[in-house]
Amino acid sequence: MSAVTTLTEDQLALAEVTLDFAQEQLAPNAVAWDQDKHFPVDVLRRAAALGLGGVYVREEHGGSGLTRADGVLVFETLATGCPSIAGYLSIHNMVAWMIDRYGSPAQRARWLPDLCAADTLGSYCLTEPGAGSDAAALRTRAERDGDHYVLTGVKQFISGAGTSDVYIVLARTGGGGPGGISAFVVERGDPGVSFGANERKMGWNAQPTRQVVLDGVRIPADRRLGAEGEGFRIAMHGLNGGRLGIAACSLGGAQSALDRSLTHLADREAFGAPLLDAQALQFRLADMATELTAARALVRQAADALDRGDPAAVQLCAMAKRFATDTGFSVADRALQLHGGYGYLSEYGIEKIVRDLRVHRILEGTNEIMNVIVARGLTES
Ligand code: FAD
Ligand code: 2MC
Repeated sequence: MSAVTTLTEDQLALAEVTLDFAQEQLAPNAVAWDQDKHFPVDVLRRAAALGLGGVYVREEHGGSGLTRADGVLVFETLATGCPSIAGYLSIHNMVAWMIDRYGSPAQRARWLPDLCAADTLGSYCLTEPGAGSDAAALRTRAERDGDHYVLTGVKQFISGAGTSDVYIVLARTGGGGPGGISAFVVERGDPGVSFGANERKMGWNAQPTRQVVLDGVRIPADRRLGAEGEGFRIAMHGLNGGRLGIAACSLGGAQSALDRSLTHLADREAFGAPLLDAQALQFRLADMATELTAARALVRQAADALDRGDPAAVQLCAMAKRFATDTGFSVADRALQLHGGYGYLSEYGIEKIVRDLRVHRILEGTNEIMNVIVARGLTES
């Protein structure tokens, strides 16, 4: 965080609290959680006690009422302790924000207090086995039946699934394409909801990823979020902020890998001197720091644009997600190299950061899709 000079007093205080939390509650356990595939729900509740369960939820609805500019600070600092847990918390916050933003007063009252306290956890269900990047091709159906909807379909790769209590599910109520999609809140205990096995993954092991199977799930019509046909736009608006959260998690993971590299090279002697004395390695560190600072500046610019409702925010969020997640992964990979053989050992925690950051280039929209969004902005304006 040392290169950031434009933070307000409040933001500096916020960053201090979340950094302390990351170093005390996350970092010491991150490697063990990864190896044991342990999802530390108790620690998420402790984070929520600091106001991190409803970061962007308005205060009158139980949240912290913070901005996206504050949020990227929160998720960057948390990710210095564990990118996987910070990443899940970012998704949970996306769900809470969507209910605050698009929910009715009754829906907010029903779900937000518990979500903000992390007494319940949230998941976001867009992807399907046959519809990932082309999200508007989703096939899960929600058939209207009197005062109810009946949902049938399969959601793939759902973060937190099985443990989460509240699922925002995108399903088709109308014809093909984005305009036929609506958003619903499904609860874990609704009859007909079941979960696939916890996927075995390269990283993000401190949180579960499962299929969510909806087999004739009958829910009252007042579980619909927003109007019929509005679901795709709701889902995309959620992702604009979500993509910034993931970008910020890449910054934090990479910053931690860079900081550890400095310490390692200062401690490690070779050819009669600390490795840190080698200018070739100093130059590599300088490149890593420069690239991270550039990525951080772009993430902050995008967060500011989203806060201001700037029409360029969609493109800026996509640029920031693409650039920060590619840069974060590259910095973490170079940090591993700077650790030599020790970087490859689990106990040093560097290879875990590399594995965790790899998926940030895929989820919440692949980086190729981020370029689709940016290119559309260039060619359609
Ligand atoms: P595909 O869409 O099949 O893409 C395959 C390749 O083709 C990619 O490289 C892609 O970039 C490229 N490609 C596709 N279309 C184009 C194009 N037009 N131009 C250029 N290249 C293109 N989803 C959720 O809804 N909720 C979650 O909580 C969630 N969590 C996840 C957690 C993990 C660990 C993982 C791995 C995924 C998660 N996802 C989640 C799903 C994730 O968002 C998708 O994997 C991602 O959007 C890509 O979809 P896909 O895997 O079907 O790939
Ligand atoms: N913000 C606001 N609105 C958006 C938007 C955005 N980012 N993206 C699209 N829209 C609107 C768009 O303006 C249009 O509105 P209108 O009907 O008023 O004109 C509507 O949504 C339909 O958009 P498109 O016509 O652009 O739809 P298309 O099918 O061509 O593709 C694309 C859109 C490719 C950008 C979208 O499918 C996409 O983002 N795909 C990636 C999927 C993804 O990100 N999945 C992540 C799953 S969650 C996850 O991984 C987690 C870990 C939680």
